[in-house]
Amino acid sequence: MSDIKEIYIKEPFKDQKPGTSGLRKSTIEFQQDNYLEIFIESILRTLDFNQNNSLIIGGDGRYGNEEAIIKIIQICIAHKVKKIIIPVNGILSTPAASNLIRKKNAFAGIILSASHNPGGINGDFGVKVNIANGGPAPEKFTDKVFKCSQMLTNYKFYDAKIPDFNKVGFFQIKDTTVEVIDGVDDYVDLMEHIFDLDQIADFLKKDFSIVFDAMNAVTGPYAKRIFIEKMGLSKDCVLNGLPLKDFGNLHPDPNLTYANQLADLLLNKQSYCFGAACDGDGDRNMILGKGCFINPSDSLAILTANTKFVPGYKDGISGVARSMPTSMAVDSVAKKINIPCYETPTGWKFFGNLLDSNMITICGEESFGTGSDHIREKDGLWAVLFWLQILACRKCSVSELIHNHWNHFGRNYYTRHDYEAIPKDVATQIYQNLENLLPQLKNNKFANSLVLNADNFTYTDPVDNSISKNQGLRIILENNSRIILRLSGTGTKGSTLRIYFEKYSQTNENLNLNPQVALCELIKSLDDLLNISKLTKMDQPTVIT
Ligand code: VG1
Ligand code: CO
Repeated sequence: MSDIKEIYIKEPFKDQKPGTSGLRKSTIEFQQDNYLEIFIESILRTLDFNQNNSLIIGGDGRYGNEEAIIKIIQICIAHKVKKIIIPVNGILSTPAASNLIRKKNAFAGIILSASHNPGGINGDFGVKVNIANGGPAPEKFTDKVFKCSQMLTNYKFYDAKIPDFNKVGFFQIKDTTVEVIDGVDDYVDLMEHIFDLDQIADFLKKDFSIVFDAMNAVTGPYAKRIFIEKMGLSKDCVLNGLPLKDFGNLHPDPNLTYANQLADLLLNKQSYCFGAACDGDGDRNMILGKGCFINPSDSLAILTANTKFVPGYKDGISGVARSMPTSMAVDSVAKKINIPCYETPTGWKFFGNLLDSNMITICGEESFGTGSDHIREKDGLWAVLFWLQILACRKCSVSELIHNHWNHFGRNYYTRHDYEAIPKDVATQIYQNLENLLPQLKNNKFANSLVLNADNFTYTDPVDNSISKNQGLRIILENNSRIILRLSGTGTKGSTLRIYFEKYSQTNENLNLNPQVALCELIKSLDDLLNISKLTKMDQPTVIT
């Protein structure tokens, strides 16, 4: 009897629609019989892999990671995929996966992660597909995968044991070669080509204490290799450095609410000069200084303004891009250094074409994501090293760097209010209420300023002219303030409403206000307009950034 089987199911799973960043569902949903298999079969049927290249598979180590990798290998063998590359124990960060796809000339990558969502049997699981450029698959690809998954009632499967992949090596099964590699080596090599790690190490050893929180997720092994093995810093500079299946019950989302251990060390106890954290799959970063939190939109602006200090960018940068809800702090920098600045919808996939066409070098999102053309994903540890390189060259504190920046460019006060896991009908009602009010708002006064534009953001990709509609409601005021409202595409429980507030202050104004104070008029005016607290029955958002 053949060990390649054709497995049939009664009817397709109707809910396999990829969101902002792949298919993300609760672990329990993913554990339904054939659920993962049908989605992987849809990916393989959509991918064009009739070539000699490899497929990269890895994940952030959360509950279900290894089991999923085994199943994917079994489906790939049945599909005669020639070569598969996996990291030891299946642990690979999203940026490291993006790098490997590019370096190994792979035809695609499958990344198992629900990113910053909690893991474990009661947490979430996810599947992301990256294409040959190393970046998240564009909408036209994921739409095809979705369509395919809506019809599929069968998949191919190699029904026999897969050898362990707990050490470097090779195994061959039928037409497929599986190579097991060290998941950290290539990534660290890339970082050594961009940054001067010796210079950073000298600076840190002298008088600049740092702490990095891996949140029991994927970045632990990468951070330990860089900070402890390469730079020779003390072992305790990496917190929560062992990847755990349930992330030790932490919510691996590096913000002030969920990375509160780190926030306490830097903001209250002020025990270190610099602190940083990454999310579950290693693509996000949070930067803190002694008593000082760096807003991610400001972080993008600071990196862009200081590229000359980083060896990898010493020849200059071609342009910059930010997602629409990201503050316009980087726009001021782009204007001053005379490079183009693009505005894309939320989600890293929209940066891909701009990066591939060399129209931009650096890009970022307000959601703790920054990256560059070195790969096609946002990159948490890269951002941390970028900050450290700037500080090592400018020999100043985090707080001095940000204040100098504001004094030079002005400050974009910014905050994001998340109402997480609220009832779907409540979120849709608030969203629709605002959408219906947009025509009335335009050319009228709102929060004491004239509304220049109020619309639902549509993006036309400047490279392939593809159009993406419904990318967020926005109110743009004459005084350069903006309010944006979106529904999350990564949450798995109920709906998550995100509201973004921004107000620009020039260099001669007070730049030291608490953002919640600076933005209170916008916040209050929106609540008056939409009754958010009443409808959500919440006095406060779940997370304030
Ligand atoms: C969120 C962020 C978005 C980010 C996405 C994936 O999406 O807002 O900026 O690209 O997560 O990040 P949403 O639709 O929930 O707002 V990650 O770290 O999951 O790859
Ligand atoms: Co992530």
